[in-house]
Amino acid sequence: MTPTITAFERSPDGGKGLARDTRVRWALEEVGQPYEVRLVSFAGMKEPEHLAIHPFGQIPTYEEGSLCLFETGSIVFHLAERHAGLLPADSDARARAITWMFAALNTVEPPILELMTARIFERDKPWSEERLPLVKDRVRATLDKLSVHLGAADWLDGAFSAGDLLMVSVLLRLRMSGILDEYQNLAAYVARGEARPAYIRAFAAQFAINADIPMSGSSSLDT
Ligand code: GTB
Repeated sequence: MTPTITAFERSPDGGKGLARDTRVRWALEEVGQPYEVRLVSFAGMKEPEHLAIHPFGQIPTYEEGSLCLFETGSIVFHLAERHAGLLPADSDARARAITWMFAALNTVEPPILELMTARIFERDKPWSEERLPLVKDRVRATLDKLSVHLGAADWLDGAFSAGDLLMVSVLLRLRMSGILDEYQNLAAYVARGEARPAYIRAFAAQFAINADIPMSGSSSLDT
């Protein structure tokens, strides 16, 4: 059965691939699973029909027969469990790859989201200018350690896994801030992820929907 995912009808990033459906598309492409996309508007996401599959009224969702999932991490994990290609066969290596999925979403992404909030929603506050460097330093504190762990390796733990897919996706949100380029090995790691044919297909698919949409506001989403 072909699964259906949901994505923004009009993504605020105008097709930069930052909305989280890109992560799900990438996972689907990595495992060679064809999929369909249902586009939803911001208003539509809050309608009962969508809330029935996503209690928080967001994208992405994943529907496969009677199975409805939300939360990007859970969807990527589901795909990695059901198909070969995103988790190693060895049980210890598999557990470590799953650990990196959680690390990407629970440890590395939160300060990056905080930076996004600071740059977009708090920038008009009188204290914004004073706070922003502190938020950036919190991002750096995490990247310092991630960079040391990665060292000269291609991927976080042996072969490419769902952990790398999520980590690269999380780090991509930082590129325009310039912080990623402070870490040569992390910038190269992200570039390796983006060069994967599956990522290129996923990016192109979301871009095709959003390419004609001017980016909302300013470059403030470029965190
Ligand atoms: N924890 C959930 C998950 O991982 O799936 C979070 C889902 C989520 O944040 N969804 C966002 C959403 O639906 C889209 S991805 N927002 C609409 C709403 O809450 O009403 C976050 C996102 C949105 C836009 C950009 N952008 O344009 O740059 C980047 C990321």
